[in-house]
Amino acid sequence: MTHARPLEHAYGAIRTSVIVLFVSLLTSAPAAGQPPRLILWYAAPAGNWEREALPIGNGRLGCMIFGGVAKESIQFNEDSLWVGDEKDTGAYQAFGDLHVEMSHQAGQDYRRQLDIGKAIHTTTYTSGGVKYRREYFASHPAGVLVFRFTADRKAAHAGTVSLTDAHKAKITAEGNRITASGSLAEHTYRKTKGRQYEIALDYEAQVLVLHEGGTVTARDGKIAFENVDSLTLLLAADTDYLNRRDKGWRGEHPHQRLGRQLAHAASKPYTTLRDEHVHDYQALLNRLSLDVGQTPQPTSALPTNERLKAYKGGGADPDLEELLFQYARYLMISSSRPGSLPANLQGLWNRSNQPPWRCDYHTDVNVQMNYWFVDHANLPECFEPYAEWLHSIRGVRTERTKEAFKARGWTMRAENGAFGGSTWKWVKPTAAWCAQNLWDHYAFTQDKAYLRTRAYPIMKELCEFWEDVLKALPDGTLVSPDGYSPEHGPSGVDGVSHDQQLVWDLFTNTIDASKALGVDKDYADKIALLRERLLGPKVGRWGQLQEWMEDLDKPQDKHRHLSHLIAVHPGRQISPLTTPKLAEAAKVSMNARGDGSTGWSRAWKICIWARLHDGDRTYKILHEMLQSQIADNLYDLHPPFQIDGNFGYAAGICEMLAQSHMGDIHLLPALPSAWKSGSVKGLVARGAYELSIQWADGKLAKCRITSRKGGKTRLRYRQMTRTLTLQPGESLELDPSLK
Ligand code: FUC
Repeated sequence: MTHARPLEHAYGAIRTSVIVLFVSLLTSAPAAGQPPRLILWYAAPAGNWEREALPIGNGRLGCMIFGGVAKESIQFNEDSLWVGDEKDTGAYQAFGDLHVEMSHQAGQDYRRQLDIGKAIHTTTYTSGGVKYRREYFASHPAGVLVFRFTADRKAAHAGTVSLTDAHKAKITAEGNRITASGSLAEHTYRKTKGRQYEIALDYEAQVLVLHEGGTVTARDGKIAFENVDSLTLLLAADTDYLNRRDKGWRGEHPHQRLGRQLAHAASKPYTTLRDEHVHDYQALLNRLSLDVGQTPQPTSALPTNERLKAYKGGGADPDLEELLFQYARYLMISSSRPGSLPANLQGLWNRSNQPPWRCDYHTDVNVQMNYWFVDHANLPECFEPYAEWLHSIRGVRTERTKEAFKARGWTMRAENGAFGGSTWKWVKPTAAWCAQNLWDHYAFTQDKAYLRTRAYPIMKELCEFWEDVLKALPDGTLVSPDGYSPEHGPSGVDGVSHDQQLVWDLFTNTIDASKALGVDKDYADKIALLRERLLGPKVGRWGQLQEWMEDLDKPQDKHRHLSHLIAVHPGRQISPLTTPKLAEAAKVSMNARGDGSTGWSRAWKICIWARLHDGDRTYKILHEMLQSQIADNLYDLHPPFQIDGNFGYAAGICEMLAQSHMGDIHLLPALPSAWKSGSVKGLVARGAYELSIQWADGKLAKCRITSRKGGKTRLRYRQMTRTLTLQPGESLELDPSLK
């Protein structure tokens, strides 16, 4: 089975058929083709987890690979291994390590590489005259991690396989299987404020050792192998987590499920397992290709760490810029697939039981940023775990919100765990910010079943919260009370721009959603009246967009959060096209904040400058981001590693190439002069349109637009516009004058 955790999918059947239709549309369209040059490679094993080891994942289960010859370490994770409960965020946990010790030592010609065109990690080297090859992947269809060891000579492998657990699981080796089985209940060290968490998951990992030639024997908790021609290790791991509050968040013990997954995977020839994996992965990856220029040899022939060094030294490498974009898509496909939990602060990779910021679902920008690009970059099914998780925590959040605010509806604090527990600061509009992602997923896919069963019910609940908490000033203006501009402060002030903009956004999207579904017209009218009374964006004394109701902004302030610019991105309240004066004020604020900062903050700056239509500025920040904070394994370092920077970078590039948040489809709104000629195929615009855009000498050369659902839209390029009506599946090719 693809994923063991039973999920409640009211709209599952409809969604599946939509996705099948997408895939068939795409495969029959001019092939986006596999993007070339999608390889990260290195001439030495990794030493450092967050900077050098390489990630693979199937959405739910993943690992970090070091690639040592005599001692291979594979640190693995499963995304539901959480401590915590409904009262406390808790923390995402490390799972364990798979160790493979070989009797031969490192030799010559060492190379480890991650081919993100196929999602396969390989290590090759020669030792004692024998050529060795290791091939690893994380299969979504099989639900297991696969590690294959081969050589060009028979009987060339001898050594041991063992498993260690990051908690206190009981580890046994029997026959050709190692099992680590444990319970988080034993982990009293995770007591918070003197109390034990109320939820304690059971978990298990199993490794099956398959071999051709030689012998395999279980001994002392390990599996020893001798004179083996080739070895295939299959690793399955899971917990009893279930995304159902009414079942106490726990389902079946994973033991039987893992056994079935391994038996099923083991029954297939290795090449079949591999082909099924590549096919499954490429069905998502190959929907979009990007070309922003050609890197000259010899730069393109360098190992990735050397290339990065050359880039930091000022060398041009457009292929590396593309690679980082596709890497974000790779990481998303690897950490967020139907049946998994959403991508957390590190996707799903984590080696610590006390990780930075609990490796949680952080809602004062981070989890939202993770999902900004998925639909735009043609990965709609990767969004599903986020919607399902929000759906699963509604009951918990409603109770906590009622206790804290005596209000209907719900919201969250800034730090959130798998079971709806939420800690640190109450930032009232955080949930509205997540609801913006929910709406956008509909805007891109036009999936009405999803809107009806997942997004709209939450959006309406959140509107009710704001109906209850908004405060009227003496002149009737409505403000969010007792707010805080994340993470800037000060606490306890009314009418913070971040709050006002997110409430405006929630109301606007909910009104549009009610129209799309043809429901709740009276309620939408009521919300529209409230929206009219909201305190709107203000321009301050030095021409800046005010962060607070009072003009408190300081021109020398370089704070990383850009909370008062949500109206520009990811919101749609301010745009150079509709509110040019406010857009100018946003530029003043952005210039004052400067271009540097932490990982995710730079990525957000790319998105905002793209929405302000300044291509060269976006490129400057993108370039500096690659020069300053991208590690050798291409993880973005906050520091430490935080995946929002990787995902936000991809969101920025999407915004540079096409925007659709203002009701039309704007082609190349922020094309930098550094990307003189190029193309993007398979970008998606709101309204469910797919775009292929080619440009040359900094100008649009041609564009093909395909409508997935049919409808009327307007294309925009520079000063030109053209209105189109297309049937479902219909494509149209346009020249530079949109004819
Ligand atoms: C927010 C940010 C920090 C960090 C953390 C996980 O609190 O302000 O920079 O990204 O989330």
